[in-house]
Amino acid sequence: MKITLIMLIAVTVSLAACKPKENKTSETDRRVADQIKSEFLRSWNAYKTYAWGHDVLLPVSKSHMDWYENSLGISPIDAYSTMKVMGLDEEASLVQRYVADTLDFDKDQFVKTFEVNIRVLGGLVAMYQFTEDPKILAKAEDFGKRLLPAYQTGTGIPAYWVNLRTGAIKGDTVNLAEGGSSLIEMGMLSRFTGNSVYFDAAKKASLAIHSRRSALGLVGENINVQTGQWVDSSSHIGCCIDSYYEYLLKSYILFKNEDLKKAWNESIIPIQKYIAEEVDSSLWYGQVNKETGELVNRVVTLYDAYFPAVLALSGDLENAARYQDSWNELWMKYGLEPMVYDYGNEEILHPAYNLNPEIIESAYYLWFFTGDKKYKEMATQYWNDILTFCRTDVAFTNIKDVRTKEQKDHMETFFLAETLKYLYLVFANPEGINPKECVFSTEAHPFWIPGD
Ligand code: DMJ
Repeated sequence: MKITLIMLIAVTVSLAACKPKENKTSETDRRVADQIKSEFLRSWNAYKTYAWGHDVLLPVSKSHMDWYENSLGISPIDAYSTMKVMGLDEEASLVQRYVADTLDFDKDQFVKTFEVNIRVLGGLVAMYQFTEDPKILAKAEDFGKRLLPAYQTGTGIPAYWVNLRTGAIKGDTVNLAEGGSSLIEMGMLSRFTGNSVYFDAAKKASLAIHSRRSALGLVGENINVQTGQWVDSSSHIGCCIDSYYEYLLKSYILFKNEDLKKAWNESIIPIQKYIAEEVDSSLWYGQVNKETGELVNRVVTLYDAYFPAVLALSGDLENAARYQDSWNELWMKYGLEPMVYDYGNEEILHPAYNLNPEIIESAYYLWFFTGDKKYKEMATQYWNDILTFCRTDVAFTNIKDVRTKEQKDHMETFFLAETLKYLYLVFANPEGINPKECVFSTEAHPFWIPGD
């Protein structure tokens, strides 16, 4: 086994120092934080009542669904770190026992490599960080080993599907978010197990993408994992590329890795040069051709609202603030955000809102880094709108159309993992859990940054 920096860091990180403590906050903030926590608990109780043992709660029909033939327990695993952040220790222990004693990942089924990496592996590794329970680390390692065959491709970029039992893979075309967003989960697994194989596979995948950037320094959206050929040439920072960029920055911070730092620096310069644009004095990031830098369209998705958080974390507070203002204006126009929007024609292209966290995540980062109360006001607005339009008698649900606010019947696992966590963090401000001391994965699982 190769001794790497990861192993050295593993012995120096004190997990015991990673327990969140509550800060003093104002009475109003405390009240909002308590309300968010009790709404989390209400939704979690609905999951336990109507969906226990399954992946997802259907909060209107009060039933459940699984992502694949057999459940992977995705909602509880994804929700775990939010329970710890909120101090819901009894509920967290219940999930810990469920994972340790009940879950078995030896299933002859294909799973989406990206989705289970960010939710299941990320959730399990975070659970180990909080518990130091060797049974949980064994589960995380077992799951990580089952994902590793996905990386056995011509480029090292993981295949779209992997079979959890046989290791068979399929799906040669992936978008960059799917191909390049596993550094945090795989890297933390390496840190905790002392086995660098996971980090090395994830790093190879991200750098395989980066090395195929155009002469302008831009990447496309979809790539063939066997040949390394681009499937398209549309370049942007949004949905389907998003967490590839997010992980270059966050992983260089979390693992203090110079190669990833270089890749981030070489990426952000062309993004600002070719993709950023002013429209009616608002800052937007549209889609351009990766070879020429020419504008392709002005279509964005609500996922793109993660970018102010990334800019703020990188130290670019000015562009972070300006881009957040653009998203906030869109939210204020509809009371929630539409899934796909053309900012050039000011037209909704897909009207759903699925309880997504990104705009809230960015409000949180900006609130944390600037202390400007306007970001707390934004978060208050978002929370009140979610309460008004997405709340059901037992939990919260997706919205079919932000114009009519018609409800669907699905509570995403990231609502418990991310949306409620970031909202809570704005108002509760727990000590030790913030972007200076932790790196939050793209699913908002917090991982402590080791000291120097
Ligand atoms: C989450 O599952 C993750 O944040 C992912 O990276 C993309 N966005 C969804 C929530 O909107």
